Amino acid sequence: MTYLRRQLLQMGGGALVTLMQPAILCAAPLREVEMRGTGRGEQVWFRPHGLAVARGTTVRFINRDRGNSHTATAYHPDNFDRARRIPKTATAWDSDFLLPNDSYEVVLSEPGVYDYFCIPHEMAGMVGRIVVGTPRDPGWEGPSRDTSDVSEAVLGALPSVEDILNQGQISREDAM
Ligand SMILES: [Cu+2]
Repeated sequence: MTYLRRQLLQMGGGALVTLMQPAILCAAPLREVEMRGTGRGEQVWFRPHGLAVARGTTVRFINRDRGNSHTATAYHPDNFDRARRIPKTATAWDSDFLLPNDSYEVVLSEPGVYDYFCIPHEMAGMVGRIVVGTPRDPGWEGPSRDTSDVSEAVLGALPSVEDILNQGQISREDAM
């Protein structure tokens, strides 16, 4: 018996549980998506707008645009009756309006593709896509094929799943 194990046994099961939990919490992955804009608001975007994460990742949307408020809103019937563009078993989210430096967190656990938009700036192409897990995960749901509820501009602004998985994250600035 190692010294550590004996120590843990002496502390009893309850102590072991409380000892283990902080490590589990610390290991939970967190990724940030910034809301960005130019000084006069001519351009607004999510950075990165394409992001691959592991299942169970917390994604924090944070408004880094001093001149505008923004939302991160899942395409889902629960949000303004939009066509669903997140996995069927996932829960819809809507950050509501975030003022500069405000943030909102959502935990993404179901494997698949999640598309979201900013309520006031969707038509300006302020949309994003998060890929959770990989197509090999059981229950994976690929990107929505709906083209009736989103504009050509929105569809064109969403990076492909393949590119997101290959690159890990995609930002507009990469192409500038
Ligand atoms: Cu916006």
